[in-house]
Amino acid sequence: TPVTLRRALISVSDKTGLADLVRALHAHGVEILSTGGSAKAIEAAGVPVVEVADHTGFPEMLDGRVKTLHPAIHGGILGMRGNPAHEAAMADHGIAPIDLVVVNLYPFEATVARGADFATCVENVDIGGPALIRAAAKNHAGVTVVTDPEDYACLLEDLKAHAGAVSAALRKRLAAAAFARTGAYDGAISRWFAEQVGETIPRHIVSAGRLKQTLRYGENPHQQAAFYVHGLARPGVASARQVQGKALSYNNLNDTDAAFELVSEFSDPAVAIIKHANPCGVARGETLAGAYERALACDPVSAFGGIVAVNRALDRAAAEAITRIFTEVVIAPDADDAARAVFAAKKNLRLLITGVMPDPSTPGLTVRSVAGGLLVQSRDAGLVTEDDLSVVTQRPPSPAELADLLLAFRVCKHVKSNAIVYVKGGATVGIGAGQMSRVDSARIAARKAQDAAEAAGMAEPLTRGSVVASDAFFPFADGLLAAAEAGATAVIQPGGSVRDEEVIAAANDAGLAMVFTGMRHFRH
Ligand code: 93A
Repeated sequence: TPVTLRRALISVSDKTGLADLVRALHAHGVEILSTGGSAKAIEAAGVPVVEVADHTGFPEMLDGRVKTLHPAIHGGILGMRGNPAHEAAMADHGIAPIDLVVVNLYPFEATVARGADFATCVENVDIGGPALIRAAAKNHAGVTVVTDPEDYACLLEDLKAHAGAVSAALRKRLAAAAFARTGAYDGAISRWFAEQVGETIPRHIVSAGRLKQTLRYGENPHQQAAFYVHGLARPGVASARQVQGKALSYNNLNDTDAAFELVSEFSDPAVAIIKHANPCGVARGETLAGAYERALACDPVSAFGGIVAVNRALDRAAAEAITRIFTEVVIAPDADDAARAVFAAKKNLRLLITGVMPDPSTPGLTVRSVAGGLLVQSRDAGLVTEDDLSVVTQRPPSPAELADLLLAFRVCKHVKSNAIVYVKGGATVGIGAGQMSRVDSARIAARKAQDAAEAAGMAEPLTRGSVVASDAFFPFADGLLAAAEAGATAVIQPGGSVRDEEVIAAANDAGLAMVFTGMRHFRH
């Protein structure tokens, strides 16, 4: 239900838009309370205003450090409307309700940015402002809070639409913005303060998390690192229980995460082997042991010292297969006693048990840092299924090709771009990762398949009779032709290039079947 505004508290450092706001509030009959500087600006706009000091009977003091920190103010904001006990207490103490709080904070960030000295920065840490904002946001059931002059216009629109009242929807939305503002403000303060005392990993980055582990070092020994987890943990490295082995390193954690997220994409028993955050073999099979052998065959040289993830409880056969070569970490939803006994003989191998698998389709955020900021995006929860595919060549893929195409494209999603993945019979046989040119990725994947075949004493490269996936469209026919030359018979790719016609024609000429997914899976 809309709440009619009768009394507002305005305390703003940034006076932008203030005159228009208070004139409109006055026209709606709202009484305005305000702090020193803001009160002067409101008076100058020709709008009647009551100083907070006159309202509370307590002067602003300590150079303005105490202005609004008074029960008559905070009681007026926090008292629950319609709660008889609250209303009685307010009446007893002569506390008048405050329905609207308009506050923007001391410009701490701008003060730091202009290179002010330590004492000046500290003086610009606002205390009363965040208290007002948080109080009003908490009691948004009865109070409206505005923390950004950009929001004055929609407040006034809402007031007009509801005859001087504010809708519940807007109060709630503004409360969310208010908590975001105080969160960001405290983040800025904590980052600056961390720098002042020489902290190398500012806590603000992880203010939403709890320190789980101080790591020996980061990606390299001269870098410091730590592992923070947040409460909304997705099953995986953050929630896993380590059954054995020494502490995980930064790179272990990063690779283990990549491995586990990859196998979570499959419902059949599946295995992924990861090196440097890229898969060097992925397979599904009837059993984990069988899938592991075929994942290993993709690139046995790279798999040495790798990270292995599985999407089923480990059994003895799987544990024996995995421990045949040196493996750094194994992550699984569970492991039976026989499997645990096999791993126990390998003292250095770390075994992580998560209890459950994450759901590949659930939303979530990924965060990475750039100089001076953070890039945030929703996680790539895109899942391409058979229904999403359109056949663009004369020849449609056979059922066997189709199954491999879908597997190849799902693996592609977890390979650094440009990604090219060859699959045959439910296992990757060649993976080209992280190249600046797609044709190079195609050639590298084919060459690795050739190497694996030679090492195994096979006459033919494993790509002969395979299918191939590309994480983004082929901009030219050359990448596609490189795949055909390596022996691929079917192709899956997003499509959408201006040269699609040319690429489709080349596929038809080479007798390939090709499907478009309409979805891209870049990963950087
Ligand atoms: O120094 S404070 O932390 N103590 C307070 O009690 C207080 N109340 C409001 N700063 C306080 N404020 C801040 O004063 C507001 O957040 C706003 O940024 C500023 C407005 O002061 P003035 O109206 O005097 O320009």
